[in-house]
Amino acid sequence: MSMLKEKLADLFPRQKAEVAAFLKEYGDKEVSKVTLAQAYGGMRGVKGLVCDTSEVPPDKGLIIRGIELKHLTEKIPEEILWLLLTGELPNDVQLKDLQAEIKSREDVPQYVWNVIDSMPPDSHPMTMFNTAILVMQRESQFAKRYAEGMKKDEYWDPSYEDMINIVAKLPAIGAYVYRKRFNKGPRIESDKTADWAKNYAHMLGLPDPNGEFTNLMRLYLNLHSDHEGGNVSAYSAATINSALSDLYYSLSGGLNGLAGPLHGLANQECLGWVLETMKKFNGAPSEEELEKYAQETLDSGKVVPGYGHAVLRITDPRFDAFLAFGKKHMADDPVFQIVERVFNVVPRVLSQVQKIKDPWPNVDAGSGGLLYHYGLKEFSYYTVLFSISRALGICAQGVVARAMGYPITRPKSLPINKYKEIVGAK
Ligand code: AMX
Repeated sequence: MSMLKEKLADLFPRQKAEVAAFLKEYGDKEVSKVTLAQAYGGMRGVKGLVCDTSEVPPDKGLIIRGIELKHLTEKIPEEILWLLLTGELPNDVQLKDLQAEIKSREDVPQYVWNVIDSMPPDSHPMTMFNTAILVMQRESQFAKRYAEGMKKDEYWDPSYEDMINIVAKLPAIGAYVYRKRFNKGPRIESDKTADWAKNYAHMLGLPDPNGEFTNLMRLYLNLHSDHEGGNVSAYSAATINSALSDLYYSLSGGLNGLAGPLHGLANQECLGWVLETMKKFNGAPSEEELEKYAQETLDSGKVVPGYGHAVLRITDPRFDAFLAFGKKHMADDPVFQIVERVFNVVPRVLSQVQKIKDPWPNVDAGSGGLLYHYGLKEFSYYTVLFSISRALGICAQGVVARAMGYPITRPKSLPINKYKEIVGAK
């Protein structure tokens, strides 16, 4: 048994007992109230979900198992996966053990390549990626063991196996989607000595003479890993998983939510918006021109992508981390300079619109400019990158949920007449 699995086998029963005791004593205490506006408003702010892997306080941003993101930016994604699951960072031996476990599972079945090859060549990269995950469902250990009649206490074990099998294969699948979809040449074989993010950078096949792009991939795959339980992709995946659909079904379903323009697709739209400004103003726009363009975007009824958030009320610390990377490695790049300039201007413009609750940049406002600098210029691919990273959090949340024995998700919906009765409306 791998060190991570052994640790979880020890940890989970104790955590499950803690939850049971907690519920026994406090189960009938109220934790949240719901207004009519919240029922009609996407359940914003309603506390009714549980997620232990991470939390997102509006004034701080992402905290993974008690550690603020700003203290985690130097870590690699495998360390983050360990942290998400156990609440601790791994030591060197534990990290190597997890990396070896992932490496041993990275071979992708041939039929996955065949399925990607047979898709219409203009399919969205997210459709290709999510289809590849779904088509691998036949590999699910959970589904197999469930059909054999495994006990409830064992659910987390094959979920863990599914998680490692999926996580191990995603870099190769994501990289192939890039090469296939954008005619970049044949598939590049895995580098058996490289860590997860480095291997992904290698298989994408972009020039990386001094390893900076690899470092960006390490940062990128770290920063997008998790964002508590209520965002569209995590919540959708958890809901699917709560029906005991395995992690292949759940992850693919959740990532279909990430493919929406108000969620993960925003990073594809963001850089597009920045480059549009360059086109419109024949080169790098001034702050005044950007202000005008942002206003025009709002007036035409569109959103300014990369700005605003359903939970955050500050500059997203993930954006800060990308900005710091850009300042260090590409301060003179004209696209990066516009990204910085947009940051100087857009919050001011959005602050003047009363209904917008958060005028600050989210994670998607900065990442595209950095990818573009290293030659990853196909915007429609950017959400696949996001997905490879977010798979860590979604899968970890699924393993934890099955270990805790959480039941099927089933909030209550009502039609308008029932709500009218409840609030006493005529
Ligand atoms: N530009 C223009 N209008 C915006 C805006 C923006 N960046 N952010 C919010 N608004 C508008 C909303 O569309 C909404 O208008 P409506 O009442 O007419 O529908 C109003 O302001 C109130 O919205 P809110 O309560 O401040 O935000 P929300 O929780 O409803 O939505 C989000 C959050 C992210 C969908 C929204 O800010 C947005 O559309 N931003 C642009 C897209 C984006 O960057 N998405 C990525 C989010 C991060 C991620 O998941 N990757």
